Amino acid sequence: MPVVDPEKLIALQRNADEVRNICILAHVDHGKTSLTDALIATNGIISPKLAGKIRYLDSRPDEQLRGITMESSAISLYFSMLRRRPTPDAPPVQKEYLINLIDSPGHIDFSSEVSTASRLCDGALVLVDAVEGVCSQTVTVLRQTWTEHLKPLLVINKVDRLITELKMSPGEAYTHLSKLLEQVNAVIGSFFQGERMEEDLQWRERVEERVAAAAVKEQERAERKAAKVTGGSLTEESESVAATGTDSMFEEKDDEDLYFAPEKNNVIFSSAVDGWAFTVKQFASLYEKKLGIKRAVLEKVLWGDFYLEPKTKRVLGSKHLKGRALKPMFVQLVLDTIWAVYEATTGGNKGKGDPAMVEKITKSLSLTIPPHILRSRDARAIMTTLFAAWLPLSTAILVSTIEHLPAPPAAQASRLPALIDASPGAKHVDPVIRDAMINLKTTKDDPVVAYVSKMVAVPESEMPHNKRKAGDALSGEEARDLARKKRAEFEKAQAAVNGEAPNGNPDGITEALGESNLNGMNGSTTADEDYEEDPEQLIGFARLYSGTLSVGDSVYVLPPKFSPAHPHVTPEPQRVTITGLYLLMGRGLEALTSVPAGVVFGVAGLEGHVLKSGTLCSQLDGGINLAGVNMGGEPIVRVALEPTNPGDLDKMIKGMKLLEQSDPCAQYEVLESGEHVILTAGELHLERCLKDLRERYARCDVQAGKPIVPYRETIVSAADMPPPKNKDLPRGTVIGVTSSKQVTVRLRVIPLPPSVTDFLEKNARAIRRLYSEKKAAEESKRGSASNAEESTDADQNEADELPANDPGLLSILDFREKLRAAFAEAKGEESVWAHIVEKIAAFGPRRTGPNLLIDVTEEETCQKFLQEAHETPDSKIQQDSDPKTPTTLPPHLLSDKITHAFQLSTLQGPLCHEPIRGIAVFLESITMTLSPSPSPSPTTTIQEALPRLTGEVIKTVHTSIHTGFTDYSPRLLLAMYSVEIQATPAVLGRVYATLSRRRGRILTESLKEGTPFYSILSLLPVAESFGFSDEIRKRTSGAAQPQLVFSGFELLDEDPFWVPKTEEELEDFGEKGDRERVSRRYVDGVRARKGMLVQRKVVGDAEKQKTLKR
Ligand SMILES: Nc1nc2c(ncn2[C@@H]2O[C@H](COP(=O)(O)OP(=O)(O)OP(=O)(O)O)[C@@H](O)[C@H]2O)c(=O)[nH]1
Ligand SMILES: [Mg+2]
Repeated sequence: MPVVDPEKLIALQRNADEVRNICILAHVDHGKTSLTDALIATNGIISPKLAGKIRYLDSRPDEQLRGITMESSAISLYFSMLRRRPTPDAPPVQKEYLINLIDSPGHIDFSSEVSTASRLCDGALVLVDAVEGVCSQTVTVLRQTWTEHLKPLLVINKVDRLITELKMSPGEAYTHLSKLLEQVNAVIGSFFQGERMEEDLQWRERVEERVAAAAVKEQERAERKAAKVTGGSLTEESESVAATGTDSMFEEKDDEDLYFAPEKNNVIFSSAVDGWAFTVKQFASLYEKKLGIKRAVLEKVLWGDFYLEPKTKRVLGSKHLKGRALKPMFVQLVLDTIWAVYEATTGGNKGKGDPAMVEKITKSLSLTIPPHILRSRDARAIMTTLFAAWLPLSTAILVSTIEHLPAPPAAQASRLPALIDASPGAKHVDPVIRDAMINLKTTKDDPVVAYVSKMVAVPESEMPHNKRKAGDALSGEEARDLARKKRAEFEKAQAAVNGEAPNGNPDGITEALGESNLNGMNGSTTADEDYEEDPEQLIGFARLYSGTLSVGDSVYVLPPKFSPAHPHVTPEPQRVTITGLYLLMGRGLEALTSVPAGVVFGVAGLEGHVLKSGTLCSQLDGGINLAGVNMGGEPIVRVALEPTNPGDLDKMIKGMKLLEQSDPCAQYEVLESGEHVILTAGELHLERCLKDLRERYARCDVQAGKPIVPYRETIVSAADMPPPKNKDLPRGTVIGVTSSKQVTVRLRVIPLPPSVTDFLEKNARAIRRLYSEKKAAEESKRGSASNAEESTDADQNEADELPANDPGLLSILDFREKLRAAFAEAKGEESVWAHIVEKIAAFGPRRTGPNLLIDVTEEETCQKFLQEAHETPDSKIQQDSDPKTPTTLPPHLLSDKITHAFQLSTLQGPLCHEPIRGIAVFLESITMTLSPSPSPSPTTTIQEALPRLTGEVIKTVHTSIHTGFTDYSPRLLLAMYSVEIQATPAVLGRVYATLSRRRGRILTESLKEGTPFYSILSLLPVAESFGFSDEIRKRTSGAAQPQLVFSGFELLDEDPFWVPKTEEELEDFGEKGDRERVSRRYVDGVRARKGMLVQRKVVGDAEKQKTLKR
């Protein structure tokens, strides 16, 4: 197959109806990249023989080596097919299509790549492994298609495994496949149900509102009527009441279209490695003539409980079987033949095949197999050739894509209204933009709106203008050359993985890696030379939603926090000039001069303007922000990095900044200690980031420290606690006196009930919003001219980040109500928590955390947080303090200092300076007097004393909270991963052993229906998770693949500082009791890392050591 000329692709971009933008989504290892190979082969980029093996889009050496996709990549493909005319007699016409295909990674660490990629597309191929069935990421990607309104096609891949591995009969396979289909549809059904319930609720609320409004009106009318009424207004009102009754019927929505069903042609059965795939429709046309049944009828009956009457060749439903044991048509006409092909080639005769049967099959299917292949006796080659002629993978996939998935005009019309409404500040989007996007306007005068999903770094040498012939297509020879190199690379990498060094060379791996670094075009340059001179260029992955974008155009770059409600916030979005536009061809790029709306493309010139993602828009006022996508997982693994050679520090920092820009999930930060830290989604992601840093971005050797794992600190009231430190006061009470003895603060620390802590943690976003609303309200109340306005703007902006219609966000009243309910759940402590909600002064740390500052002072020192504006008494600050009275201080002056100290102390707990979770600090009293001041002049005024007092009060409150904290039994909370593992019974034991050694806890274990796999769900501390995936893979020889997802914090129920006291305990645990203290080990680990004092006895028993030495 000749290589397709890029000119052809460029020409096709102009016909939006002939373009399809699709992404391939699935759980890890379900065969996405193998499947794309077959599609790429149709364009002559790789040889069909290698399709399914070379995994062309996994262009990174580490992707090849590990067999895991780590970055999404895009490729534009050309496809032409004959299409029937509407009139049956007219000859079919040739139609050409452009398919922009994005292959996404399936591993959970890279899930942010999936969410960004799916926004570029209009449709999706969702792959499911026929054996493994619906896995965790399958559900995630299905949800992704649902929320992004992508039209999905289901591909049941690896069907060959049912034959060769599970040795199922066709009948069993049919049952298995129907169950699998049910599972997938059940997932879709659950999304539908969820949405329906919400709509139902909203509808109910709307109706209730209207009924209430109508009642009020009715009453008003009655009142007015009683007074004096004019006839005109009466009729008016009765109309309006009548109008409210119109939509009182709740509309039932039809969910029929959502589900996958083979008879609807949205299900494809395939085997990517063996290169075949089919839809029911295809078989219908194959059997149309043979059976003399109309194709339209066959399409409907080929899947499901339909049977073929052997004599009359008529189709029967299951009712008419009358006890006969017929096979369903799908088994008889479809699966049996496929099974026969396997039996005739690789299956029968000990894998050597059965030539006679092959001949019979080829004859009956009227296929021809080239004689040299038949002669070769290579059973696999015969099988793949036979399938390639009979059910080619690419045809089934591409034809279904074109027929079933929408072209940009249709897709944008149906999908964009919802997307635009969900964007931040949607009300302020310019109607012209809205219209242009929904109707896919493509002229030069229409507004330009493009979404940039991510930035990729491309070596300068691979940019089109640096290739030997600028902008030229690969010639056939070059393409073959590239493919040959790829194959060599692939074979070497394979050999290296298998442990055999090619040609007896022990450096197999390094060589294979070096080789793949070679860029295909530069022929003789050595990898080393490239290494130094090849700077990286950042290219944005983008989709144009309206207008036409050309090189040289200048557009605004709207950052992900942009909202059209406040377009001119500082820093104001910048205009940038587009310096290059490209067709994305896997690893290569083809230069373009302009792109029309509806196309996925690469764009240069955004470096330094777009960090990760953003929107390009031709106007600022009324612009739309498409980048506010929720990114799924937060990065959780933090590692401090340093260059091996200290002189390379600048290089490393530059590299880390570049990495942060080009990776949707990685984050870079500098700690107060001066350490340079990157945050990544998981271990595998970290590994990829490090490799990128070393080889591309920083180009120097970088060392990573131990991963920094987050912990939380908390307290519990344990039964065996020592008596309170201050025996006269309740536990946790501390009286703190400042060093000048002028201020005395009495406070009490109490652990919060778990229900409250959980509630606060879940609603952190709501708290943040309440906070910013409150601040805005306060500012406007004070009305102090310009600066107030500014800060309101900024806060408003913060609030706008959260979508307005987010159902998770509670109003202040709801929040109070629910919080009260959470407190009420705490049994037996009602007296402590009664009427607490009104007295909350602050949340902490960072103003949103799960700890409370509660003000129970008589003077009401602090402002109450959960009161609405009208409930707060007029601002006290202005009211009472007359700062000139010298001797007594109004405590309100100190309220912000106390809150600040509360924030500080909850941010860094006393155990190991990790954030505190779940305490309440009751501020009981503050007394102040300036009289015993040791200061030289006895007549100190408040103005003079205040700055000094500020520091003192913060320090005292801070230490007092920590003292109160340590009055209880302290606990550490561990960050946990929830781990999902699929394993066969054979390796189950080893999986359990590995899990329990790493302190994992099994939650559930179940046999997956219809498969030989157990699915194990467990919890594993993040601190113990490093190397876990690798270990599992090694110990089970690759049979089990864990998926780790951060699931929150869990209490480790042991006091890190407990020492044995009773004789029994001393006997059990030894004198120090440190043998079993896991929590102590964690605490000491963190303290050591942070450079804090660690109490450790280095020399345990000096005497003994002495004797030993002698
Ligand atoms: N038996 C069988 N194996 C397959 C099939 N398709 C893919 N595989 C194998 O499954 C493994 C994973 O294939 P990939 O194409 O890398 O899977 P992927 O979905 O791209 O994986 P990630 O990108 O890492 O999520 C490879 O070893 C393939 O050879 C198939 O149809 N049948
Ligand atoms: Mg892949």
